Amino acid sequence: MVHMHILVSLQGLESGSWVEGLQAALPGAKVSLWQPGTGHVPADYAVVWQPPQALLDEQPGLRALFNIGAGVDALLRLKLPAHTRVVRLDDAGMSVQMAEYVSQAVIRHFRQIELDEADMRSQGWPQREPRRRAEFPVGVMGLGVLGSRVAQALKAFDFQVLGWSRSPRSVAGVACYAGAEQLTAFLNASRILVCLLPLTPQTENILNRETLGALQPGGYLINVARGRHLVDADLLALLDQGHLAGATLDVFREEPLPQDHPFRQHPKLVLTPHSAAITLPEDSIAQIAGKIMTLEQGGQVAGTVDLQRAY
Ligand code: NDP
Ligand code: OXD
Repeated sequence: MVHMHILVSLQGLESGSWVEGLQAALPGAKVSLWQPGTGHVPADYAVVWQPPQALLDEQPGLRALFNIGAGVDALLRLKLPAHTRVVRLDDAGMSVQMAEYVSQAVIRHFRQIELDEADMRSQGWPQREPRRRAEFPVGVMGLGVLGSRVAQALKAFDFQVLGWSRSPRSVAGVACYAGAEQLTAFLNASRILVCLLPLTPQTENILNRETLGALQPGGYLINVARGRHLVDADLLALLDQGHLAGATLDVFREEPLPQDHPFRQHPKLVLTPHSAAITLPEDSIAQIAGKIMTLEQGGQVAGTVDLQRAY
């Protein structure tokens, strides 16, 4: 029998089903919704999405904070209890969604599907020359849980795939580059660029005039990581100059994307509302409950955030 207290605080999300799901997965625990001003009952764990600072301040003894997303950048901007471990979602059904999303964006651009669709709408019957796949090498920035799955999915469509990570990685069939010293070589060899990096002080604004300008001419950006990786004005300038052919963007510096943002009506951009890979409650609850049991038994869990690296 487990005797522990788990708090749930999911800003802007329906929380009742998470409380019920966690309670069902951990019947020996007490799972409750955190409410402001309801007094301080010490908890062992918290399951959070953009939690209020007040929750963290009143729970200095939390053993772990479970973030119900893969990216912890927003959580790490808060003042965390000194000895609390931060654990992020480790796939939990997201990598297959990300592989679907990025594959469709690469294929849609490579096959010029939006041009066919427009021609058909205006009563045409377009017959285009086939493009050469070898002229569209795809570089994936970030070869972690999501990036490595995306790289493998693109390989299955016979694209030439390159990858870039902080430390040297090996992914079957992928030309792997690592570290700041190999970034330019990686970009020079890529025409389509996929960003799947965590947002950290080292990666903020990494998609800028210089790096995007280092892509092969007619380059194409797919940003599915965080809006703050991209310098918006630099993207717009490179699109205007024709160095970049277009971009697919799922994430933005400000979300929801403001109605009057120049991205909204730009003809060379495909936009989606931060929906490339969404948290699946059932998979996530099972993963978090399993990790709580492992921690209770003194084990180590995947997805533990290294606070020095910030991911
Ligand atoms: P991981 O932590 O598993 O992978 C991160 C990868 O980025 C690793 O390969 C890491 O290198 C690399 N990296 C980190 N810092 C640097 C750096 N300074 N230079 C070069 N490479 C670096 O993360 P996930 O794959 O699980 O997720 C990636 C991001 O995707 C999340 O942080 C989140 O922001 C975003 N995301 C977006 C979603 C959406 O719907 N749009 C949904 C889910 C996540 P190394 O291998 O050496 O550690
Ligand atoms: C995440 C996200 O980090 O949804 O999981 O972006």
